[in-house]
Amino acid sequence: MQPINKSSAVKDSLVVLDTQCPFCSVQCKMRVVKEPDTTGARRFTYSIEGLPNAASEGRLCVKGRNAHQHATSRDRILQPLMKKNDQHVPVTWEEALDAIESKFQTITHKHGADALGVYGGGSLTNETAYLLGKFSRVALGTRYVDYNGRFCMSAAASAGNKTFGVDRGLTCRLSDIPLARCIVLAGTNIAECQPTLMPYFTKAKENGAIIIVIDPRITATADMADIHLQVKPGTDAALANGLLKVLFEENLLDHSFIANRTSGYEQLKSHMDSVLLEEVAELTGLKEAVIRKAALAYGLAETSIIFTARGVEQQTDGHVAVRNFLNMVLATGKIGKPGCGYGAITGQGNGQGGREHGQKSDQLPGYRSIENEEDRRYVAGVWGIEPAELPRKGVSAYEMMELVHQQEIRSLFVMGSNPVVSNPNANLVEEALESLELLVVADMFMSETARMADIILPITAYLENTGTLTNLEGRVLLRESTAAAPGESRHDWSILCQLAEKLGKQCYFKYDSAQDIFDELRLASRGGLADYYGITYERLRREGGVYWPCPSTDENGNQGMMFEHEFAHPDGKAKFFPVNSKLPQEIPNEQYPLIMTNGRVLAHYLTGVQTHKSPSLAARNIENYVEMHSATARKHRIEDGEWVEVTSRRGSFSVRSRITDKIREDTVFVPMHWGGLQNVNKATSPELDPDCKMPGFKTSTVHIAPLRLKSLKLEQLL
Ligand SMILES: Nc1nc2c(c(=O)[nH]1)N[C@H]1C(S)=C(S)[C@@H](COP(=O)(O)OP(=O)(O)OC[C@H]3O[C@@H](n4cnc5c(=O)[nH]c(N)nc54)[C@H](O)[C@@H]3O)O[C@H]1N2
Ligand SMILES: Nc1nc2c(c(=O)[nH]1)N[C@H]1C(S)=C(S)[C@@H](COP(=O)(O)OP(=O)(O)OC[C@H]3O[C@@H](n4cnc5c(=O)[nH]c(N)nc54)[C@H](O)[C@@H]3O)O[C@H]1N2
Ligand code: SF4
Ligand SMILES: [Mo]
Repeated sequence: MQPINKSSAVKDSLVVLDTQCPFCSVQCKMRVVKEPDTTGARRFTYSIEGLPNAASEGRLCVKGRNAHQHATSRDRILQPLMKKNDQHVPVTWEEALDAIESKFQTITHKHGADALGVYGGGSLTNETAYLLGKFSRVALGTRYVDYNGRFCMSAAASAGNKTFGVDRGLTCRLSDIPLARCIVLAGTNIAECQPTLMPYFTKAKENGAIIIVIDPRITATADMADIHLQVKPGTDAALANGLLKVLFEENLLDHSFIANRTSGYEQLKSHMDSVLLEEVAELTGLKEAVIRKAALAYGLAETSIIFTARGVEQQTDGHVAVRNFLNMVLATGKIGKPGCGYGAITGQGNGQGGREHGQKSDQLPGYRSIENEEDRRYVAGVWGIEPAELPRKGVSAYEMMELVHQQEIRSLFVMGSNPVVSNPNANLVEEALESLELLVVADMFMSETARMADIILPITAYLENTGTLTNLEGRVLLRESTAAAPGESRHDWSILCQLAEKLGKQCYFKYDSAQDIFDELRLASRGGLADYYGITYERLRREGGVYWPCPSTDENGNQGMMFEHEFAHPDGKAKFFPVNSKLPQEIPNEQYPLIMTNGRVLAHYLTGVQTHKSPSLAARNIENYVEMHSATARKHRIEDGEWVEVTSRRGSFSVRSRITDKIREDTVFVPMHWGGLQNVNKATSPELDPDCKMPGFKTSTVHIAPLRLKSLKLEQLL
């Protein structure tokens, strides 16, 4: 590829923007070339190509190729908007920020600072995520800050912390994948969700690896499986018990690894005595033979890697389900060496960095704990405040919505999320947000949540905003701004600084650039588990990306392999944890006979706010649907492509049916990319994993009825 200087006009009319995809956790680097359109059909044409980078090796998927379409969309919000007489009208920044400040002061005065809630996101840069945590605690003085990553990475993070002593998505390098002789993909649809990683897996297959996919559906990922465990939703913890049982029975264990590198083996061993394979088969809806075959494939392979994602994790027992897969990794000693390890496939662009630097309710930067006195002293020192001034821990994202509903929280400041669509039990969330005295949303589009806001603050998009993001490998990458901020839009971080100034806290928020904030983040994370101290903008420019932990600037941050010699617990050992096999909280009955799960499609991203604005992506799926087996459709008298109403104990939504034989007969699947009447979360359960507070998104029971029958009944009534 020709080296072209970023943003340089090569021809007079041609602009080259070197950037990074705003969507998933691979964070593919790309070049956007903008030229005036000679056909006269539009003002500019854009051509996109992948740029070499260690993760995607220059590949891009369809979302990355079309991301510029939303960034350059005419629908971008370009001025602050304020609701007056139920209408959003443009106002100046001064008016918007003054109004927010004055309402914050009134609410704090009347109800205390904890009546102010802050809600962040995993798309925000490290700099903004860090600053949002600091803004909440130092400028507002509230304990209530959390973010959408609670719905994304909390179960895997909790499992990693408990088992290994640290949570960094991949414990191995992507380049280890082709070296593995067996790969387990549990509840992860890489082919649609991280498509540019697929060649790592096809290479592994070419090298002779056996691929095991655990998914209730025959996904594009399952198409490459040698063994597909088409599990009943919500039973992965039980399935892992079955796999472990076989590993124990066949003595496919690494006893020297167990003795030297782990603790808690005896408890797991005695727990295994109580596990019966036939019970596991019954719970999971699988045959004993296929469970046995998968366990043997994993155990006998010299090198193996297990990956999990939201299919396993978005359950009310998500974190223990992951821990049970980690029991398999530890019992076989398949970690810390080439071709081995575990990976939680991180979701959002900065889903990794976003969970490390303090936008989580119980956390301070560097993965420090807000309840640990030494951590509080250290971070308070960096921030120039007294440790006692730091609030204590708050509550998780959905619990914050419950507090809003109970009017404990009176104002919500949302930056980088569309919670009214992405929270479980969306009807309650909508009702909650309606009751707020002040809802502020910082976004580039009129999302469903922004529509409800009293004040909307226009922000810059990925092309315009400099900052670092940490990809699914734990590699920190610098994305530099290549285009000017359109209209009056501002960077997230500068909005936080301006608001802090209005609140009289400017002395704590003196930054001229994202780099200034990063340099403070480096200090604040120093000595923590996620130590970024040794990472500088200059290094990131020079080296292309640096893995954390990186405690010093001369540290070779390009290793990526974790736990070669020790784990991160004080005794250096990883911890086994016996997990009970149980059924999900909701099981099908006569009234709600089907299990509903949900997830993603290739062309859309999360609640779809950005991808629906891209004509090329929107055209691929213009509306939502429910996928069901043909036998299920027959039973419920549903035809392909007709409108149906899906109802759970929480609520209903309406979508078209899509009939396929690539799903279990007892299960239906609905994508999560649409709001309003098509929002799957109107029916999902708000039950949370008691430990990490991950909602049980992936398993609720529903009934489905064709809308045509419903209207017939209505007519009969009339
Ligand atoms: N195209 C696209 N890519 C994305 C995103 C996007 O919105 N669109 N979002 C990004 C983000 S934030 C995330 S978190 C990741 C998510 O990435 P994934 O977790 O891979 O995506 P999902 O589709 O939510 O779920 C994965 C699979 O889990 C299966 N599944 C459902 N229930 C169960 C179960 O009980 N057990 C098992 N074993 N499997 C189950 C589903 O059928 C689905 O195929 O993707 C990232 N990449
Ligand atoms: N049923 C069901 N529900 C789910 C899931 C599921 O699998 N099933 N998955 C969950 C998961 S894993 C996730 S990650 C969540 C995500 O769900 P959300 O948090 O709602 O994420 P997005 O839809 O990406 O919304 C992000 C919003 O922020 C805006 N935005 C983008 N970039 C920036 C930025 O840099 N700054 C600011 N200020 N705004 C920005 C976008 O325009 C968009 O309006 O959904 C969760 N909800
Ligand atoms: S969506 Fe993910 S895989 Fe696709 S181009 Fe963007 S970062 Fe790469
Ligand atoms: Mo996510």
